[in-house]
Amino acid sequence: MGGKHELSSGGELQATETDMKFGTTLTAWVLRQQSAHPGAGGELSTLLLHVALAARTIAYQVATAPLAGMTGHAGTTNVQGEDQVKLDLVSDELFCEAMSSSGLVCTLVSEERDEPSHLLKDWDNARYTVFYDPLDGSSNVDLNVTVGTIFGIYRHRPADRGRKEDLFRPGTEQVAAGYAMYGASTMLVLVAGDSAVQGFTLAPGVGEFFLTHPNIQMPVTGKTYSVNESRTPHWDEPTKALVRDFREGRIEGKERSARYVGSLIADFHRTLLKGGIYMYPGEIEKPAGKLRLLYEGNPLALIAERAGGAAHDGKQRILTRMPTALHERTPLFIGSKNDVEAARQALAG
Ligand code: P6P
Repeated sequence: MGGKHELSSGGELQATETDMKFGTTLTAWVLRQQSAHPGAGGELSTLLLHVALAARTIAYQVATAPLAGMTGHAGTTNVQGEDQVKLDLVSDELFCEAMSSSGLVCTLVSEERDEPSHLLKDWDNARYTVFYDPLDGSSNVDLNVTVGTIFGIYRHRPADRGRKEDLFRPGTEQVAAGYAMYGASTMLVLVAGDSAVQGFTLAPGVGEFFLTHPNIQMPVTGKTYSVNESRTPHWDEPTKALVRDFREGRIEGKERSARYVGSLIADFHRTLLKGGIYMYPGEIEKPAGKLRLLYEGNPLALIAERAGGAAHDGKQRILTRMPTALHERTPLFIGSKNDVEAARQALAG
């Protein structure tokens, strides 16, 4: 959608109706992507449209929470030991419902649930396993800070029966991944199959996602570095030196700006569009860091790499990590290729 704006007699900007043109909808893009792959049966297309359904319903809940008394804590904690806000539970349920209604998902792994959820009675119709964080950054949602839903999709393998060992797969095996972002606008940023990174924006009232950021490419370096520097006392010396080098403009000889929202989707999306690096390093007492590999690190790593960036844990490429636990954590250095490489070299010892 787009259109020229003209000053009306009252001086306010308004779009001229005749100039309003519709762009590519998510539905049209998904079907076009499918038709470009003759072997595709339309199942991944169907699943992605159910992800979009989940995003629309969660966006509505996030936007209306203060009006509906849905802010604040739920009085429960998740497997991570984190206090859950009401919207964590609502978003988790909505995403699960949308996946279930697709009829294609056999197993779900959620940040908010200790164990996997098995949705199908028989494995014959199993097509996909989905890992997701229903509302990342939710501790910020009552402050009206941008939050998001992160998802990674794997094709079901015939022998898989939803056992833990069936779920421990490297991120390179994701057939689609991305995130919904509930911010100034609601966006869906994703890759499907071998596609480039595509960004869609929800047209409120119309209820359709439109392609507004086609073929996103991440700059090879960027101005911002994004890390919670209050954690400095908990880092080892190489990590302290790395962050100091970014702060003091010694990486790529570039003067940097610090930007840290404290909501992963907000910090990552800025890095995707503008370049730079987001870091959540491991710590002396917590060498695995805070972020989770399966439903935070892997989906965003696939987006970053497909956009020409990189994602590393300080020792290896995030996407090649072989998980050994559903909710395992990972240090995360993600963003522009050159900036992540600088981090890799600094931490390689
Ligand atoms: P810290 C939110 O809780 C989250 O998981 C990410 O969204 C965010 O990037 C990170 O934790 C913030 O953690 O320790 O800096 O508050």
